[in-house]
Amino acid sequence: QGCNSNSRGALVVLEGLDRCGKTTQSSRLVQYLEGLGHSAELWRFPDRTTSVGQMISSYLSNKSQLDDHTIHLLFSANRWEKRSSMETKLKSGTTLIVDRYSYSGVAFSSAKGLGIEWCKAPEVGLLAPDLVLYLNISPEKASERGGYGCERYEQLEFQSKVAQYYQVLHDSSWKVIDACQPMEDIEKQLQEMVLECVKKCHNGEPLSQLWL
Ligand code: 2DT
Repeated sequence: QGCNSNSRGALVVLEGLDRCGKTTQSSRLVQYLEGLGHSAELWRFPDRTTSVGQMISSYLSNKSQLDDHTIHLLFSANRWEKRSSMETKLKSGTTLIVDRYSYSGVAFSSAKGLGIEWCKAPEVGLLAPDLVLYLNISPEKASERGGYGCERYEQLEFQSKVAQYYQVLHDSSWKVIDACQPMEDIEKQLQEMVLECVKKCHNGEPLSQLWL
């Protein structure tokens, strides 16, 4: 357990297409870690509670229109405004389970046709996740799950492009999990991966920064 006085929490990100099960699995992971006596919190991006987050929320529900570059930078700003409290939490020993992060930022904006390097630039210097759990599902299978809602982006063709850009972003911090398995099986696999990561971070693995 986290008894080392200078041990930090882990930054764990869940990514994947809409309907892949990220949100359900994220909250289960937090419950699991808390059950083991670890300090853990569920975070999500966009964080719609801030004033930047409210602009994003209004855009996503089609209540406002914004140029693609502008909304991209707002999503990024929404992570930057949380960066220091994220670092403080991690350093105080709390593990953060984060539902979407910079990978969503780059994959969704690139899928609209913005250059991938341009999309990555404002993310440089944000905290790098210790572990990215990618819940892998085909866009077709995802669209069969309860149907998409009416938010922007919830369309098959667009989700297919997003999936392609996620592939490009895949790096050594990623673990890919088959999201079509039974929910309990996925849950077990995620628990093992997260626990190993939490231990590594408690043992002094340093925090790093994205895309430097
Ligand atoms: P939720 O349905 O998970 O709330 O996501 N998105 C998200 C981006 O385009 N850029 C980003 O940086 C992030 C974090 C993905 C809302 C939608 O916003 C997209 C789906």
